[in-house]
Amino acid sequence: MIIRKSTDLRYSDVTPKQVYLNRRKFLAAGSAALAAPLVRGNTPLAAAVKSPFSTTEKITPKDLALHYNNYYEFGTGKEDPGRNAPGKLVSIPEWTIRIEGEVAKPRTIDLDALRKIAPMEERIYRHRCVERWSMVFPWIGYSLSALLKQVEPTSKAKYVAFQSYYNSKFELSSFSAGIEFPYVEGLRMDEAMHPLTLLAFGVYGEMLPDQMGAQVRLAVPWKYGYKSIKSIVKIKLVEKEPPTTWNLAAANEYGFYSNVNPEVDHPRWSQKKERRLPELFPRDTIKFNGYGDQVAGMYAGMDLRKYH
Ligand SMILES: Nc1nc2c(c(=O)[nH]1)N[C@H]1C(S)=C(S)[C@@H](COP(=O)(O)O)O[C@H]1N2
Ligand SMILES: [Mo]
Repeated sequence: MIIRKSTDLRYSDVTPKQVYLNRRKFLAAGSAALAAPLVRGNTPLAAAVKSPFSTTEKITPKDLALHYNNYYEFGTGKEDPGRNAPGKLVSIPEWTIRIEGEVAKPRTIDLDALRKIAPMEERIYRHRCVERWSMVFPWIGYSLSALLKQVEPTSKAKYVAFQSYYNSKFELSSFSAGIEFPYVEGLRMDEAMHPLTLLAFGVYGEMLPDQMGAQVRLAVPWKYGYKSIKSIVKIKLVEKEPPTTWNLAAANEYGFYSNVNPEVDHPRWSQKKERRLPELFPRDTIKFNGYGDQVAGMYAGMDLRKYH
């Protein structure tokens, strides 16, 4: 448990005092330090601790984050997922992730087991969509590397491919959405193993709401938002660069790497500026979304125009 001064506490300040006392996680009630639970209620995420990877920037209001989404399976308008998704995914009784491919120990893991693989952390990350808006989310989860290590990747594992849940009974057809389903994404092995790459189970102190990618998603904060695949049901370790949904839709517009980069424009718009919603005035886009100190080394010697 990371212990901070009370002045460092953010939304967790509002944790009802009774909940916090009940859990007996407090230290001395003196002036020095206290450890408050970050997550309200008795959820599997209740033990989350604050992560040093967090930004101190202002968290986007929850109401905006839940009603301005990209989740094409539930509609292509920003307000569609918030209208159409709630209740659909969280009510699926047995959510599992299948992990296979170039691994010594392929497994099908249910949600309970998945949540116990590593200690939950709250990580406040910037999120930059390729469309030029950005937000700041307080995710709860742990580094994807913890899960990948458990299945023991073989020496042939060079990339990791991810697949989203898809059910045509209550989600859009590929034809209506204009992209192929199930949604697929991928990372190079070093990117997938990077400690910043988060497997997220919650946000805003609660389990992931459907429109934000229940039951489990990625948050890859130095890349454009479409790399942060929602509602993961399958992970496959592979030798070759895997296909990705937006690249299949328009290869010249959406590359495999998709690192946030103000120097590389989208063919139809500049990426130099972005809007941090709900702000009105644009601000400068920062290379690797401000995570360059931690990730730039992975791309040393690569032409980021070619590998966009
Ligand atoms: N399965 C799936 N995952 C997805 C998407 C999607 O349409 N389907 N949209 C992506 C895009 S473009 C962005 S910007 C983020 C948006 O996440 P948010 O709605 O939680 O802010 O999810 C990404 N993950
Ligand atoms: Mo996006």
